[in-house]
Amino acid sequence: MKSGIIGLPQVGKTSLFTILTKAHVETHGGREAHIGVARVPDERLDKLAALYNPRKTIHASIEYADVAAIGQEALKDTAYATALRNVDALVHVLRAFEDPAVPHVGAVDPARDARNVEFDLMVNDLGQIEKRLERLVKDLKKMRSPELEKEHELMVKSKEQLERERPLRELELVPEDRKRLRGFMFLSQKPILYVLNVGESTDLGSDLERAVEKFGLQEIASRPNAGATAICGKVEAELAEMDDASAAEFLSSYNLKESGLVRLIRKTYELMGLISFLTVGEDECRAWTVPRGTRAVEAAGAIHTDLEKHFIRAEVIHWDALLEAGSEANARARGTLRLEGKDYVVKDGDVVHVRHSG
Ligand SMILES: Nc1nc2c(ncn2[C@@H]2O[C@H](COP(=O)(O)OP(=O)(O)OP(=O)(O)O)[C@@H](O)[C@H]2O)c(=O)[nH]1
Ligand SMILES: [Mg+2]
Repeated sequence: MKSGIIGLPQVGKTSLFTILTKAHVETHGGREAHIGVARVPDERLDKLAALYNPRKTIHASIEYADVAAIGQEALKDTAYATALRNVDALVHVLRAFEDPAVPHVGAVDPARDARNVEFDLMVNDLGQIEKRLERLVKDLKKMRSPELEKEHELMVKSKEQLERERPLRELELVPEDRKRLRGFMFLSQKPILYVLNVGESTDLGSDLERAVEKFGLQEIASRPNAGATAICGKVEAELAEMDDASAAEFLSSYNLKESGLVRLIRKTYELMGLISFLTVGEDECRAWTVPRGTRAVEAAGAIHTDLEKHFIRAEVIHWDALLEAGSEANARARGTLRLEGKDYVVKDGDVVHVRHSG
């Protein structure tokens, strides 16, 4: 699962990427994307690891790609557009900080920037659709086929959506059409998380909470497959350099409950429809990423294909019940450890132990 960090020039994309992935990147003029992996912070896993004291603790992760500034020109570059099409979700960094030393086109207005970039994404998709439609019309003249006709209908519907200036992510589609559209990897169809990069302030905690409303993003953030959050890049960059104890003190001095990165990663996760389940043991405690709605047998497959093949049952307990019981044996005695079959839908925070015959 990969997210692409997009945004106008000099809004703080690379800074965000660097603190998310702790990667050290060189600033560059080219349009190639930097790829990095962010560890998904998980308090549940940390608490279970404190109980089990395993040799290894492995967090879930999300890949982020940092690409050059977006615009009509950049999108004409095939390599650039392809890098963006290949991501599963977009993280759109919006400038909300004031700083005369960092240039920005016009006054700071994140809602306007969000609309403008959305427009560029839609123009790019529209170009693709028009090309495909031309081809389809030619092919349909040669030979009529139900599949081509369905695709034609879908392309017309998508084109109309874009001409109304609505992104494809807001289009309601039946599963077959969703599948037909998937191969095109349209940019305006990708789920999008708007990230306001706000300036430093003394009451950053409540400023961050109010930012989405203050900058007029509630409306676009409440649309289908969209979300919004705020961070302060400057503060996050300082936090990233600290050990846990100093970071906690620093956060409370700003009236912050958690780092903005934690919230941002969690929001990316939600937006992509992902959840984590956990496995525990003396050897390893680990968080695994699966799509919401995953069945127990598929979750087993995420761990190892053999576990899926030889799946018998899953022992399941919610993480906090396990923590409260103190051990699986206690939980079993209390009856809070359940046996579930193949079709059980795994929930976020479930601790799963797969029984298998392999
Ligand atoms: N004041 C302030 N400056 C910031 C903040 N975030 C980034 N900057 C500065 O803005 C400039 C651009 O930051 P980058 O992270 O490189 O921005 P970018 O979006 O990757 O820029 P391009 O890739 O060139 O489009 C740098 O000088 C940063 O130090 C912030 O939160 N506050
Ligand atoms: Mg950059």
